[in-house]
Amino acid sequence: MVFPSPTSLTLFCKVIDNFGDIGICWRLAQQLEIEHHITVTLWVDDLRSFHQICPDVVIHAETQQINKVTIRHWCDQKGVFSSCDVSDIVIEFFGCELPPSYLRAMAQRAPHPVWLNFEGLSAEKWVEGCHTLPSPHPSLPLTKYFFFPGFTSSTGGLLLESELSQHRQKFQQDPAKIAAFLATLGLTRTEMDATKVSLFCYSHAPITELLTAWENSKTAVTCLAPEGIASEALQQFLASPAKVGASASRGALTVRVIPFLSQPEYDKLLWACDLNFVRGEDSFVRAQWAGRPFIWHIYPQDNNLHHIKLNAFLQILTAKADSLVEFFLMWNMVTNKPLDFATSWPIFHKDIINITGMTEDWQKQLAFNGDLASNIVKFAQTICQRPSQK
Ligand code: TRH
Repeated sequence: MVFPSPTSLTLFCKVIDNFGDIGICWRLAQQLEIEHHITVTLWVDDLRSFHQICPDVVIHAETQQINKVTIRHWCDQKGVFSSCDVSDIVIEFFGCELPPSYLRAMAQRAPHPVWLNFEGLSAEKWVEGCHTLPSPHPSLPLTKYFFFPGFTSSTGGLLLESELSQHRQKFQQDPAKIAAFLATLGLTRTEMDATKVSLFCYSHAPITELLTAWENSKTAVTCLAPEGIASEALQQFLASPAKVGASASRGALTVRVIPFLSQPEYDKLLWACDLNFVRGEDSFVRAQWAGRPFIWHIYPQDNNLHHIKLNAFLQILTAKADSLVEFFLMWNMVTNKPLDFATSWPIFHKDIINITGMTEDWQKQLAFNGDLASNIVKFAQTICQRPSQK
């Protein structure tokens, strides 16, 4: 008997902090709806963070529908559910604990849903061995599978919408479109003609040191920072609060504070800039699809575990030069060398064009692993067909 493909999916997202948790879940939910025609319900506990990346989100709504995805405000663990509420696939993001009643309803449903724990992204080798490992529930007749995004074909791959590359190329090949977009952010022609850098990082990055190097650079730099990012360091440079529209020029550097953009607009920013500073997980992945060099500010972990993660990524990245590696290490302060952006910037700046030329091969390598949403659907189909699932 051919078991029907999954047609519904429920995704539970607890926002640990910032925007990456909901950023990833929101992309995944939309792609499953739009490209795989799966009915998606997204439970999320923090609608404010969600609103920041998707302004259509109503902060106080218990239930709402955007781009066909049903969004439910996940207020607490007390919800009461029956087996009819359970979807074909249930995903818990980063091991968030499902409401107990939902879990019981999953066990009562026939067939049981495919239950996945969506894990964090890492280029470390061990990920391949853990991807899709089963973990039987200690008391209920349910098995949870670990699903890891990643950079190789033995992982779940990365989020990638089917038309993203086409949209990006169209945008990047149209200087008028780029100029019109940058003009909406307030850039002058002179600012557009400089090396354009987007800045998204955690506040502990050595931002002031970098701004000083740019200020003293021989080539003009325009640094675009979404409001709320690196505010203290930017305020010092601007000599005024780092609010949307604030800008100042000193030496070779112009800093401009732009609005925090919606996800699709943020993609355009990455496409329009010559170099992107990104952080966390989702902007880090989007920067790779942007076809531009990027510097990653990794999310800090206890015992400097993130240093291992950072080095693992640098090992596999092919679109790079020594100058980029040095910049990555300095920006994350994973080096014993003194922070010398003044020396490193001109060298890295010269390499930007070359590295840009290498990004296409890197993207091909990543896309070869299949996209994460499709890989989830395929994996769920294989689980559905196992006799134990029925
Ligand atoms: O915001 P982040 O630091 O998020 C996360 C979380 O902290 C999470 O707990 C942690 O596990 C993870 O990092 C590693 O960085 P990230 O992942 O890049 O997410 C940012 C999201 O915000 C991403 O979806 C892009 C979006 N964004 C916009 O939509 N507009 C913007 O202007 C900017 C700057 C970002």
